[in-house]
Amino acid sequence: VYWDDIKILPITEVTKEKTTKFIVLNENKEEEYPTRLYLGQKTQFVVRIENREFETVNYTLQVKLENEVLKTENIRLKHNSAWEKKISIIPNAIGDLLRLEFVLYKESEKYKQFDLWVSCEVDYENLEVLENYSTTPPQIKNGGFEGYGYWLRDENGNFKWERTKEEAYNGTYSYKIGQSGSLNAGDFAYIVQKAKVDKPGFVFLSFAVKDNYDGENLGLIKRVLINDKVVWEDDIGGNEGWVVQKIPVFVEGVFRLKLGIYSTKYIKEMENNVYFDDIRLEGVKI
Ligand SMILES: [Ca+2]
Ligand SMILES: [Ca+2]
Ligand SMILES: [Ca+2]
Repeated sequence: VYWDDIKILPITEVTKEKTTKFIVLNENKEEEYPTRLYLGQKTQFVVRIENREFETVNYTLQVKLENEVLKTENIRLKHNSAWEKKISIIPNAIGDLLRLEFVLYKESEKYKQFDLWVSCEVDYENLEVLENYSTTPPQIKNGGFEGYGYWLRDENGNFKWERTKEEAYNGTYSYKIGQSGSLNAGDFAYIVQKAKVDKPGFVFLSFAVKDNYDGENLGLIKRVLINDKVVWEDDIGGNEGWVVQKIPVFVEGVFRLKLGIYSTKYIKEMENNVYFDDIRLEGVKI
């Protein structure tokens, strides 16, 4: 028997399946993925591409966050060869449910895709990154209360309001919000101003606040909100004097700034007053 006469095709030739293996792993090469990312901070993944297409292929790998391309790699691979690389991305969006896509193109055609849902937030321990995502701050009008107008009121409960000379951090006047009767849980009194940025980004919100109560915590809270999200609060309890706060806030389009007081429980009639002054938005410079 001459084996030479018998033609045996290699198995791969018979079941010739053209394919590309596209694998996305975390930086330790595990199939476990980060779900929480931080704005401006590098996150790494390992991407592996194996060409089993029986021909040389030009691939393009794109990593996108919310449809914006963060990274592009062009890879030319021969049949039966593999490419593996650590890919670093720097998230540039903020949100709870963002789509992070790894898209593989084969000769410019979309071919394979791997998606992750991630949250991306601000790491307030690492403020240098804010500078890269800053925006031009709009002007807060009459933020020092030396003039009149521009502020609206939003209230529920027994409060009194007044532009006053009793206290001032800057200039002659501040704005007073005081109790004018007993309060119930959930009562609030805020001054409100709308502002607008052309481009989403960070600005510093700066304000001075004082109250006339120095006893134990009372459940009456000084609060500052942006779009109804609390960005700063403190119980009027304690002898704080004028407190000047400078807080990084992320703003987008038209936003609403609120400063005032909020009652977390029943509070009997007392002469509690809170004063705000020198309310400003500033550019981010670290
Ligand atoms: Ca003032
Ligand atoms: Ca106090
Ligand atoms: Ca306090």
